[in-house]
Amino acid sequence: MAENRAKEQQKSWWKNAVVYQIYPKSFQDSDGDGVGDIRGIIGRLDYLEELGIDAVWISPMYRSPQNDNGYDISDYQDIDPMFGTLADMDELITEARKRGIRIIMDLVLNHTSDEHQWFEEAKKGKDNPYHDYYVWRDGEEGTYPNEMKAVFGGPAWEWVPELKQYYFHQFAPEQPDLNWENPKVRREIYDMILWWMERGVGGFRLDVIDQIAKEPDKGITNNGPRLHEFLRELSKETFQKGNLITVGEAWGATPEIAKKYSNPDGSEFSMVFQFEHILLDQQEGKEKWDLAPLPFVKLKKCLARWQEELFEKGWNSLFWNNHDLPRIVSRWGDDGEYRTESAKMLAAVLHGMQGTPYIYQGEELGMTNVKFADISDYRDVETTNMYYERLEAGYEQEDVMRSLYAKSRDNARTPMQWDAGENAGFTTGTPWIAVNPNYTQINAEAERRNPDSVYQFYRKLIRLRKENPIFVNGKFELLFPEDEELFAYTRTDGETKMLVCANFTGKNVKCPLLGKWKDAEVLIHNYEKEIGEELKPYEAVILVQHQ
Ligand code: TEU
Repeated sequence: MAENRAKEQQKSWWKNAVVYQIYPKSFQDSDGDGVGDIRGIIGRLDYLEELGIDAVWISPMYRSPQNDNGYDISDYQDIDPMFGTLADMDELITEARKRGIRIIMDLVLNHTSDEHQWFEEAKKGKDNPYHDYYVWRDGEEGTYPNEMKAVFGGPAWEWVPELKQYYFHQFAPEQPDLNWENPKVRREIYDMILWWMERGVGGFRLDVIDQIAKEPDKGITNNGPRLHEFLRELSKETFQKGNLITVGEAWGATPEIAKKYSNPDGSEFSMVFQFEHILLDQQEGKEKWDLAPLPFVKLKKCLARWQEELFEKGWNSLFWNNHDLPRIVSRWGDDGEYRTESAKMLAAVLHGMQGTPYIYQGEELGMTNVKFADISDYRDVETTNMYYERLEAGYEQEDVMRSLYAKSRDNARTPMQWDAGENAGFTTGTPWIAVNPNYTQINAEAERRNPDSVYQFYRKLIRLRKENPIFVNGKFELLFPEDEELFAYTRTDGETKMLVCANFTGKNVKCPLLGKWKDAEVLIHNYEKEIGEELKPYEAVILVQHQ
């Protein structure tokens, strides 16, 4: 049993890992051009080592015209000069390895940039060998093949007059969708991935991977019929040749589907990012901008369902944040009076569950959303498109700004707050997007100095995971599912039992259960006080006992 576990642990090292996500444009600038870069990341590796993480997922740094901040790739086998060179990338991989950190690349395989050589060729003629790399439909100008809409607004079809054809794009028109039905496309992709694996990359995050097997004539974007067939081929031809961590972004994943993606037989990926818990605070059937009150009980039940369903049948990723999402402390916590307490509470609740935790840059400092006064301060294509579309549709400007303050992707993209100096220590130049003015209070330097900071709390949580196998193996059980204030659950691994108990509100809340646990060992707690039967605002505690 113990031996099996050890073997399993080596193969599935990522089950014990904590991953940190870097949005490279906003992490650290090294050359004063106002944009983060690879040398900036190298300079911060010691910080990441101190935090204790095992791997870093970096959003795309390939050559790109940056219409969607690098999620529009024009050359998969080169680094954008804005970020540095391939030699810098090699150095980053090596320097990270020295500190026990693996580099996870972000693969955007659903679409390329319209400036990718394949697309430039594809546009030249219907008989060009690259034409079939993309998804085309004959037609007439002004009459779209169907009503499908792009994620970033407008129709999902773009007219090319020279060809008298439309091409399909699920995102911006500058992001034409690749045709995965074409085996040549798949082969090109596999060879490119193998090339990165040879450079020493430790894993991959796969952008909108559930959208590759589209069937636009049937209006199918995600979970197309051939999806898992493609993924098994992809995995066999590439990932399975190395001991990698792979995580697919899958907005359309249910627990049933996630069991396929993260099948313990290793036939697809290590795990997926699912978004059910992220989509709860929007009105049903509407867009993310259409805010709904936070449904706390639904949140707990949703997370619990994923814990239960994937137990021994798959593997969860655990995340509150990424580069597309608002800051968690501004969403489910309190970014005012109880910022520190609630940031720690949210961390404890997430890291206490089963799965691989992801920390998005600045989350470990309790960074918050931003409220820029004017739309011209925003940079994100999704945000600015929505702003003008909604104004045109007659929405009040104030309401549009309210949605944007809550949900704009730029909330996550303001520069990393390193210190209280100019531009938060992010750049000596003019940052490409403004720094959140609260950097004078919230920054890494202050957090590192303070023994009670959010940062130190994250460090401790990461350490606890390494020291206590129950974090990885324990079976999850939700307590008081209908309670509207407490998030409480246990994890059980053989004789060991762990309790995670958190107050999700800004007031004192009774939790008599804690009385029964009064002799248990306290693993982590976000208040100085003794643990009683009443929890203070956003108080959270993790206890363990051996029966
Ligand atoms: O995101 C997928 C995606 O669907 C998002 O656009 C999401 O719907 C939106 O952000 C929610 O508001 C991935 C990347 O994470 C994102 O940054 C890219 O823009 C997108 O794919 C296109 O590559």
